[in-house]
Amino acid sequence: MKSYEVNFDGLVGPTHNYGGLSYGNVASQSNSQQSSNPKEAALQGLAKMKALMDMGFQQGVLAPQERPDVAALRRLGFGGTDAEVIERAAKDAMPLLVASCSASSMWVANAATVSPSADTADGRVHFTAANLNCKYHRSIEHPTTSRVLGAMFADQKHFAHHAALPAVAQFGDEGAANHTRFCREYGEAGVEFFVFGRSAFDNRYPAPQKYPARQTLEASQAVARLHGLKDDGVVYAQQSPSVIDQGVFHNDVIAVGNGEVLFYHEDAFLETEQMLAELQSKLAKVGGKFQSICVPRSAVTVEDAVRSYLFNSQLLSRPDGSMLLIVPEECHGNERVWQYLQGLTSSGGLIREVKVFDLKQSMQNGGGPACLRLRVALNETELAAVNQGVIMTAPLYGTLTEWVNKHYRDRMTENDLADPQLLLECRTALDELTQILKLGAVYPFQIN
Ligand code: SUG
Repeated sequence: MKSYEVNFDGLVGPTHNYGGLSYGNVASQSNSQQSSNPKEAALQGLAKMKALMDMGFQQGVLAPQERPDVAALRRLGFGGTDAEVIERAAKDAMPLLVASCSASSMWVANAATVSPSADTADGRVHFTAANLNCKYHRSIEHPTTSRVLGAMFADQKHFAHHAALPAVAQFGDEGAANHTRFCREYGEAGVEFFVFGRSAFDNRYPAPQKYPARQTLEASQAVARLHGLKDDGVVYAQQSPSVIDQGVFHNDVIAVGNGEVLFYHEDAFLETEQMLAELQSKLAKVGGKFQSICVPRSAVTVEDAVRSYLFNSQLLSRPDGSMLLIVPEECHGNERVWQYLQGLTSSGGLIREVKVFDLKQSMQNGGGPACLRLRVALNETELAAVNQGVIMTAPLYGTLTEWVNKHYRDRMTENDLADPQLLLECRTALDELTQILKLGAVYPFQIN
């Protein structure tokens, strides 16, 4: 049976702004308080989806969340009508209003961890929503994420959904941003590679000194258990604490993998040799031939990797077996990174082409091409069981572009977030979106 990697991209929500909310994420911190352009952000994301679809890849779309999150503000003690909740938060606790307005759910690589049916004990595709509990503004995403994923992958014969892990730091889970799967074919059993930043219960593992390690070993292990993965089908590796301290807040900022290939920076991991050997031997057990491409620090420093987001690229398999790298424009703008990429594609290796995308609106908050997509490997039957409303087509692209042009503002500052009118605009837009994507009622304002 045919199988595919389907990329579900996060649609940027109408409140996209630069809140400076993510300590440890260099771009988020350095662009704090700048004015943003939600319309441009959403159109940039849609242009990437359309381009990948036009190249022949399977593409889907994942809906944004209801923001401002009035219910979250109510839980923090703000009362009255919805408009009063927003006004009171703006007056007394602006940082909380900003957090409740973040469009951070666009980075759907953090929405969940997904294990394809070929890897799981019960033969279903398993999803665990990420608790994202390292950052308050992201910790409020998972209930809606779970409802949206449930509406997209509703058929229980094929899809199993797990609630987010306990919302405490020991089980900090950032989803697929720290998870990669290696396989020969998407429909065959593979090896799932979990990268963690620290251990919560075992102090033999070193931890970063400056910035938080968002993913714990214990969270990764819990997800592997929930999904029914075999020990032979799992490899755990620790991210180097020193790269976290240089702004590598997720593994997908320093490594990307696809098929049988891992593309990574020399400084990305601890115990790299041992990890590569384990990946090689476990992939061999399922008939695969593991290959790694190490980018040396002499060619690209960690700082260049963080600035350019070279590794936050999408590594895609083409029908002839070669690979294509989707990178952000910032890679083109960095001389050393661009030179490295020129050498890589002309060396006769597996990665033959690089395509550049302008994703500046998202990049300024630390979200590149890979952050914007959630990969779901599906066989033909499973793909047919997905809610077809979320599968990208030329007409859907047209409808979503019109929808963005109709509902989104082209400028957003902190003052705009305090405008109660924004809430009404967003709800009107999202209500229409759930009809376009055939999601049913998934947002708090539609349910309560
Ligand atoms: O969690 N930025 C996101 C970026 C997530 C990128 N995802 C991956 N690497 N997979 C984060 O730090 C910034 C929001 C703000 O500052 O307004 C933010 O949440």
